[in-house]
Amino acid sequence: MARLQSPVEPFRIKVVEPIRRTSRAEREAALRKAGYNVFGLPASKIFIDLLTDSGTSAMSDAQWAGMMMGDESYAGARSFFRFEAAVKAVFGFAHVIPTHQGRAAERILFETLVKKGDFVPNNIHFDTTRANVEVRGATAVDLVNEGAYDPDLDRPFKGDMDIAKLERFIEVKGRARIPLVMMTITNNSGGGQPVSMANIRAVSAVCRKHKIPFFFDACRFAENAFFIKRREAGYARKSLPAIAREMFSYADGATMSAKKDALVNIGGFLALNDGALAARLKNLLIIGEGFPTYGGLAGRDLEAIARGLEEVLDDDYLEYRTAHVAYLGGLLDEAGVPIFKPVGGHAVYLLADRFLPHLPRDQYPGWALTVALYREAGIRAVEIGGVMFGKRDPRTGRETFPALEMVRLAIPRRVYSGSHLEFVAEALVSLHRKRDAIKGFRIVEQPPHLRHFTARFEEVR
Ligand code: PM9
Repeated sequence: MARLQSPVEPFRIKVVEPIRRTSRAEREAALRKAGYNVFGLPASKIFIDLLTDSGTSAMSDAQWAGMMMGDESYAGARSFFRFEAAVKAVFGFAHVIPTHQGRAAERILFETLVKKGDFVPNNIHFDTTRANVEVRGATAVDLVNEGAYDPDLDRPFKGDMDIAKLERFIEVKGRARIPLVMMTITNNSGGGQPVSMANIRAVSAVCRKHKIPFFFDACRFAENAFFIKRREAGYARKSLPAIAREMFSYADGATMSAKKDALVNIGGFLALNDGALAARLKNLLIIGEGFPTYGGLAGRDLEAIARGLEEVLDDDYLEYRTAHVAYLGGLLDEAGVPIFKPVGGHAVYLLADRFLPHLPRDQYPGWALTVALYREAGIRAVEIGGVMFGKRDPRTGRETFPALEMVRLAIPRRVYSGSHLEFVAEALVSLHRKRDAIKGFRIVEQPPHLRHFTARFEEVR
């Protein structure tokens, strides 16, 4: 395989965690026990885990030191004020509400704002935001630009929302049925693609015109800010914190899973400007999460988030981070393994329908590829395709499938080296050569929501 330049990590290793290779027989038994669902595998049976970049970061020495400084007072802890100040410094919103992770922030926000029959537009909803909208009896609407679904289109901001579609949607449905507009940065379900500042500004203007609150789903805001700096005219000389502040200045608030760009293993928050809404959200927080100065987190977690937010908007780190992910994409692309282009901020997305063209959508090629990759090399990835986003009509049993059938190789932050990524690329190239032998799957058990987490499968013989 031709070698591309491997990016150099701007950190060195102080603590190591052993990982173990397994035999094919071990992996086969583990798969059978898990119902061929990689979410059901014990992590001890995985060599390289690319299931998610969420909560899997390696923390810095400063973050670990902060953990020892955690103030565990029930109310008014010092760590809360440190956390609140760090969030305000980066996001600029007036009110900050901690939650145990991103979906708790979504649930509290949507329970307060969204009612049955409403619509919530987004560029593309991620699975948890979609589910949190749908359990309210509302509809989650994806209004991303059409190019987002073309995996070959090499554009700098494929996460952008289609402004004309948004305008039309508001006109047709009426402002009263749209309690808020969301925007996911970067756009996880569409290849981890960034949104441009110009698009953020335009969505904000539409929302302000119609007096609709505009919120970010901000998990990967730092990676988005870095892409703006690199790709959008006028931003090359701006600092990353200034770019992030400008992004957030156009919105009314944000939900955040700190498990991504706050570089921690657990945590999240809501940040917003509307004081009356913040008071309502805090009432719900107390019922389900905890007192507003800890929101389901320990003081030490709040310290780690504060320090993570101070570290993440660093040019050297984000340059390495995006180059590291692009390195894996480049190795695969060079070897003819089909990937979504351009490579996004946190993951490489394989095009499972092109990798396995002999499998029909109802045999879940993306799912089949995640199973085959684990079987082949002990690597865990996640399907972002027909199982995660397919919809089954309960009356007819018929399924409709999302536009893209992908497998995401999410890269945890500061965890794997370039040689780990080379191992992943070699395994995929080898699998690609043997692709004709890979079989499809059928679902034998599934829950009503977020079925990918717990569904069980059998191989189509
Ligand atoms: N994202 C991911 O792997 C973790 C859960 S699914 C394996 O990508 C966005 C854009 C996300 C996200 C989680 C959440 C929820 C909201 N928005 O996991 O609840 O990518 O902290 O965040 C996952 P929490």
